[in-house]
Amino acid sequence: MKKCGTVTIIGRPNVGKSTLLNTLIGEKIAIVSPKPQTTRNRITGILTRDEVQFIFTDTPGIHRSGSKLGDMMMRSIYDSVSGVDVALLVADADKLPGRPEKILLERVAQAELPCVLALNKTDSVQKPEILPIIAAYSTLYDFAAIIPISAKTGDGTEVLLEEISALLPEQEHIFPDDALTDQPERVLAAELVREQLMLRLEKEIPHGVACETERFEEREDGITEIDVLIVCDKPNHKSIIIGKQGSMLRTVGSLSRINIEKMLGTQVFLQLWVKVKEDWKNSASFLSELSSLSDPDAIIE
Ligand SMILES: Nc1nc2c(ncn2[C@@H]2O[C@H](COP(=O)(O)OP(=O)(O)OP(=O)(O)O)[C@@H](O)[C@H]2O)c(=O)[nH]1
Ligand SMILES: [Mg+2]
Repeated sequence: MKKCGTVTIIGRPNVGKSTLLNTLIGEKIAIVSPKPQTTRNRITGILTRDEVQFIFTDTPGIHRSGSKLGDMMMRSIYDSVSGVDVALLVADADKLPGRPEKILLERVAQAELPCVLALNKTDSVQKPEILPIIAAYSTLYDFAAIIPISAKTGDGTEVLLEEISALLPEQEHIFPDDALTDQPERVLAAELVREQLMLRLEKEIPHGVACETERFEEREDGITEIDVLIVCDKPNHKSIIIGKQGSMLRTVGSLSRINIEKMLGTQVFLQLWVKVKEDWKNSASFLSELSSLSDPDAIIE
């Protein structure tokens, strides 16, 4: 009998939700950085294993919001718990549960969802340290399973899939069996540029950029031409992004081009543009313009 269901991946920022999604899917569909709040929109990743189809949603880490963008991110977390079959809470294997986990578990309880807890980063944690963490979580919620994993090495992820699979409803698959994500390629391209900016300009521009694909054209010779617009909120950020004689923009451009080529499997001609738009994070019209580029319930930038 075929099984298919939706699994929402939740947790505080930086615990490895997007890394886990990429490992489970086997492709890089969500960007990852050592900085909290890397993920800004909901990303769907699809994994079909024989009779079972898992539809995962990666969410932004729960956080205190201070801008319209932050509010949109928080709404997308709350929405992500409704109408799904399973919640997958990701947390650090060496940290006791705190307020973010308690808030999320309250939401999960309200929605009456079965919840699996993945205690992540076991590759960098001593085994005996994990036991008290498991004990503390067990008092908070009646988890369907608690599984120590490493999203980085893939350790424990097979067991995790088995446990989740047991909770999925019997029904026909919703997506074709070879589907990986519902993210349009143009959104992924802009995200891969944002990832390089976050990795390189972590300190200089905290959360200051939005990236948007303005043009995405496949030429007859097989090369894909892509223009990505980088929007920052301060003129001095613009000069940091461009760098001395354009050096930063060139580095970001060539590294993200390599990643976009891997994703598309074609040669890419990538052009980056930088624009200053003060306070874009609070500009409702700008944010809605960005979200309208993709499906209506995703927040894109
Ligand atoms: N050692 C180790 N590091 C990990 C593991 N999983 C993720 N990380 C690192 O943790 C950091 C955050 O990873 P992300 O996947 O971006 O975390 P996230 O939960 O999606 O974060 P937000 O999108 O900000 O909510 C990155 O530097 C990852 O490389 C793991 O299993 N082991
Ligand atoms: Mg993430």
